[in-house]
Amino acid sequence: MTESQLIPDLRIRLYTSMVLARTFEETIVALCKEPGRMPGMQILANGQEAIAAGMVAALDPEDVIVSNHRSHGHLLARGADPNALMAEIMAKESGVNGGKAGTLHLAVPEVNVLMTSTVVGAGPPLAAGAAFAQQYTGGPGITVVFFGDGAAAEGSVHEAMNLAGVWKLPLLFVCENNCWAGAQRPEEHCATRHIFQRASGYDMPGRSVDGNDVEAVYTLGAELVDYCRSGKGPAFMEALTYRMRGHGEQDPQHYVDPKELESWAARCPVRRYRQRLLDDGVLSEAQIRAIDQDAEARVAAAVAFGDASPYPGPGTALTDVFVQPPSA
Ligand SMILES: Cc1ncc(C[n+]2csc(CCOP(=O)(O)OP(=O)(O)O)c2C)c(N)n1
Ligand SMILES: [Mg+2]
Repeated sequence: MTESQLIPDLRIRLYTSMVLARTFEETIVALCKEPGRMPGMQILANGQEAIAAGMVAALDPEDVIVSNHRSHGHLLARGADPNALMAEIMAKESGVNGGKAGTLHLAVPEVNVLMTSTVVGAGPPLAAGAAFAQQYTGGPGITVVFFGDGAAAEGSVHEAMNLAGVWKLPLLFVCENNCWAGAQRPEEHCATRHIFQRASGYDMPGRSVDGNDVEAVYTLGAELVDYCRSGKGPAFMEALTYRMRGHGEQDPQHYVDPKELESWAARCPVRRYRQRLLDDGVLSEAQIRAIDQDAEARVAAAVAFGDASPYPGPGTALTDVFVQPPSA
């Protein structure tokens, strides 16, 4: 492994961010085992934390994020309040969207998360709209859109890439290739083994990265963010990783080879980075324990916050549905 080029503060932030995401989602895994505890389908990104932590750390506050159904890590890395996020996932009134969005259609405008959507391939065209607004108004921000290898086969994603290429939009496409789309392997839905190579067809740089190496993701992310911010147009990153749980928590993933799962578990981005920071003398065992315990305390507080909050009442059914147009 090459010597890190990143300053210790940033490295500690990257680790802290991954640990919070992992702890948050491991807690959801546990809650899903308690009947009636978690409403709806819980889709988690365990094993993919390095992409969220590394990519989001490379952004500026004015940058906009659009994500998909596997979004908790992106939102937490961006600074979404874990209490309000957990409450939303529990469909409670104190959630980021008043308990009406649930885990799959989150929006956290105060940290510039425009939306997440479980409609596969829905994010990129909307992200193109956000990037167009940024270009049109001449602000410094760019948009980053996270989507999966399965989504990369959707026509909407290709249309968004094409339009972004034609209009030179400040839009970074981040494809999290986690080797599964539901129960399908990439070779079943994808004509190429290298999704990033499609970028050249839309006149944008396309690069791939080890999505389980948080520093590699951060470094490439920062480079591509600079490219998009400089006005040259869109860029594309394919981050190679693995989905460590089923498609959703209801999926026992009987179709997955346990040996393959084991081999990816050995490349766990969180454990791998913990060891690296220890080896490099950036953090001691005691400091690592303190970070891990802090994440546990924050997530326990988030669950308690969600538990203490009521479900939204029927009186709120028609609020937040339509935007009031500004009066002329
Ligand atoms: C338009 C549309 N088609 C199908 C589905 C059902 N579906 C939900 S997630 C998913 C797989 C998506 O795979 P990928 O884009 O690789 O994301 P991952 O789940 O692996 O993160 C499918 C087919 C959907 N939600 N929306
Ligand atoms: Mg996938």
